[in-house]
Amino acid sequence: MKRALITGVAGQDGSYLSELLLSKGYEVWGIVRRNSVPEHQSSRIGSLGGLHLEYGDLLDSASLERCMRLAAPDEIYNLASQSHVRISFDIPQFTVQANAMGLLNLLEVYRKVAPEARFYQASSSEMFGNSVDPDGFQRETTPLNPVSPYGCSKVFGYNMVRNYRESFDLFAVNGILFNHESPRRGSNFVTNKVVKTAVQIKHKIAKQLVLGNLDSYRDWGHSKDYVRGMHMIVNHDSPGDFVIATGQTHSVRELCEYVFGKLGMDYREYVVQDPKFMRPSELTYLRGDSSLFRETFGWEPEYTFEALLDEMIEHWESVTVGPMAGSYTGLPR
Ligand code: GDR
Repeated sequence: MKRALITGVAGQDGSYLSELLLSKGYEVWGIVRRNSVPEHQSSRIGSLGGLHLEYGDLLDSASLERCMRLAAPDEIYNLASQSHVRISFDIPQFTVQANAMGLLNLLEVYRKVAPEARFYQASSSEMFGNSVDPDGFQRETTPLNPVSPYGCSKVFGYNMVRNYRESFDLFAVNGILFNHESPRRGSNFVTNKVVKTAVQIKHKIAKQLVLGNLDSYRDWGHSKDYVRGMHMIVNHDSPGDFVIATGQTHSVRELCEYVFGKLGMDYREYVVQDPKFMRPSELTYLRGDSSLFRETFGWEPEYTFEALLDEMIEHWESVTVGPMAGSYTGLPR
């Protein structure tokens, strides 16, 4: 039986990855941070049979070493981070501590305690910033030119993983993932914010949707498709770094148009803009070329942009007015 250790297990990707690995017969260990209201972080994963949860923190090396020894992992997935780009401008030092130094703390413990294991780092398309290749795509060779504290911290992590792979002959890899969403996405990311509020407007619980920049473009996929990809990269015969993306791009405006349209409304009547949700510098356009990844592994996403949003709409309908109304996931956050 293979053993896996996941940081950030309580997040969207951590929960889907745990489910995937458990279904493949893995023994899965997850690290969670102490939270004053534990229900807020364990609602998704608390009921997953066979998942071992341990308290730890990327900024507490002693806790990482304890978890590493307990889990004795074959595979380590570092999914923990301060992952919100705009908030990274409000808490830049914490963001860099967690995403850069935290990753380095984990790499050191990995190198010393479990060097035979394979290590996955959640790298991000935010690292590209506003670099775009002449054909309109970002890929593994596109220059990294981050435009946020979050992006800068992720570039550090990406480079450290490559450096440790080369210096210490470790199987340490980066997945450079473009935006990926699901009903489990935090509701302060734009897809879930739009879907949740549009459903509330339809049911007269909310009156308007307040957003920042409507004209940035993102390449949005489904988290379930992308965690399958993480597992593939880790189980390849040799270590490498791969872009995972759909290759399609849509603006925030198009996202609103689709979601409100699906609910029988015109977004222009409800969406207003507030500088509060703008970023001091914005990444305006993302479209990933994942040919290398697709050709190496034969991966194809199962979800289209529309199928992803339809699933999210169905989720928010059920927690807003359906049988799950008022359950934890339906509460405002
Ligand atoms: P992003 O995702 O920053 O790309 O990072 P997010 O959903 O936050 O923003 C996407 C785009 O929507 C615009 N936008 C808004 N965004 C938010 N959150 N709230 C708003 O009100 C709003 N209005 C407009 C943003 O300006 C942006 O252009 C995500 C995160 O998951 C990262 O951790 C991950 O690494 C990258 O995706 C890939």
